[in-house]
Amino acid sequence: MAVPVRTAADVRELASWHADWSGLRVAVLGLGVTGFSVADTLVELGAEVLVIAGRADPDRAELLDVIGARLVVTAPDTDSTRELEHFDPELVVVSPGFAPTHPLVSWCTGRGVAVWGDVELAWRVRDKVTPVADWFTVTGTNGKTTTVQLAAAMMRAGGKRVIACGNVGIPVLDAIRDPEGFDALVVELSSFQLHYAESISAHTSVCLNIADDHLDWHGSADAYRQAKASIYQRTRVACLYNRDDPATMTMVEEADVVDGCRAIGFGLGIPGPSDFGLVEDVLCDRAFLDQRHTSAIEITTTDVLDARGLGSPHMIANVLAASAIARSAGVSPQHVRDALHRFTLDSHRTETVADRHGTRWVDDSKATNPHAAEASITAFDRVVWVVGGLLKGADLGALVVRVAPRLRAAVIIGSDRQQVLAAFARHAPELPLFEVDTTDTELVMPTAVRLSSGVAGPGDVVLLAPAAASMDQFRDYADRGRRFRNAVHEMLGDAPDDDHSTPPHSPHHD
Ligand code: UMA
Repeated sequence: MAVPVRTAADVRELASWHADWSGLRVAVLGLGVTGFSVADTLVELGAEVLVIAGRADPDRAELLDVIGARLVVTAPDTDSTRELEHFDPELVVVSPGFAPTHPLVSWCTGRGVAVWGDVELAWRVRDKVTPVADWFTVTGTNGKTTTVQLAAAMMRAGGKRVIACGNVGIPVLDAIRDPEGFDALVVELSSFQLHYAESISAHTSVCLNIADDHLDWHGSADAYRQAKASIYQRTRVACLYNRDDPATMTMVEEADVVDGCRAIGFGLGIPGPSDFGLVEDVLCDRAFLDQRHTSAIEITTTDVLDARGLGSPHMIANVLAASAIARSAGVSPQHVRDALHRFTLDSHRTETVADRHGTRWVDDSKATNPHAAEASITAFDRVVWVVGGLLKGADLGALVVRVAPRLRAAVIIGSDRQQVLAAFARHAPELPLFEVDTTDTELVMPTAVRLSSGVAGPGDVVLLAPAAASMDQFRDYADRGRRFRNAVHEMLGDAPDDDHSTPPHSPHHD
């Protein structure tokens, strides 16, 4: 049977589940959760699929065989482009972990082959089930996951069929292929996913905040910011920006949006018309009401948020953003409030794991970059800081300068210890430093906890907020947090408790 040959322009035109994907030669890069969802979707669409991955989990490899996709596992240093050349793909769908400089990605872009991420493919085939769900997209350096979870909970309280997906863990293609369909997808987008997306036109979009992160992947701070800013392109109803982070407002000003799209601010100050904000301890919506020039709607109070562990300034900002997302979707203030009253934060996000003899032990393992660690430290007055890991190209100098007045001591873990030590030597030379120089995963946290307990006194908080990724010494940030908690309980002589925060097949990368 003759297989149609498609030009790059033909491939660009593929913008529906019901388009003709049959026989299209697609190379899928990576076989993590993303790669599998992409391969599975494309096989269902009738494409010819070759998956290329540096490593492959045996279960997924076996499933690929069952569905009829071919897999090539190549070490990164072998000439894996030969496989691609031989396959001659008309389209490449790349997993977010692959940087644009990866040899396989460079090979494709060099030859003019279309390179999409899984989210771009999902956007194009979103009409599988009708009515087609609206997309509410969320990015930012920190707070993304909590914000999508909050916004989805609010929409659910308002009676919508909604799913939180994307970087939060459920691939968007899995949400698209749910047979029942959804009214709304609240999509967490990482800068990696945004880099490989070009046509998403969200109902509402937000970049929560921006600080340098993932510089190793993007190559520069500017490239990272550009990827984040692209979330606002083509937005239809509302672009939300953080009034306390002016760079996000600039992104909105520079975005090319659909006519009639509104710019809506959120922040910890008093809200202007078209903003969400705080009037004393009341969170207010001054955007989605007709009389916004003269009045505001109460969403909730900071007391309610305190009781849910959402009372720190960065969490209040996330709540305001999530409320704005939900309100833009037509959810009533009462339903937003109901969801907040029931909401519980995920583990490893500023979670108190013990409070004993006046010392509090807090797990914020999710603070995987300096910006998140700063938000965490500034919520406390006197901190013994457990810091370090994989810095991903970040420099801790500026952070150390800003948080030094609150620090009692620092306990340094991770493979990039020398850089962390150097930052303290330059910017806080008087601070007591303790280096955990073992690289044995079993020993890192027990050692860090022992060293911390030696220096922490009543009124101090021992805070695991590493400002770095975890994969040098741990499986993921959840594993790092769980080991911290276990080590604290062991040191205090408590019975070990169960942890359900890390499902065995769902690693949390960072
Ligand atoms: N691989 C290679 N070479 C590479 C990179 C990856 O061979 O250079 C292959 C391997 O086969 C590996 C697979 O790709 O098994 C993994 O792919 P991936 O790293 O793209 O990760 P996935 O398992 O597909 O998960 C991704 C996101 N991971 C990353 O962006 C690194 C998950 O975000 C996301 O939840 C999931 O898709 C669903 O959308 C995690 C993350 O750490 C939580 N995100 C970063 C963050 O939040 O800071 C951006």
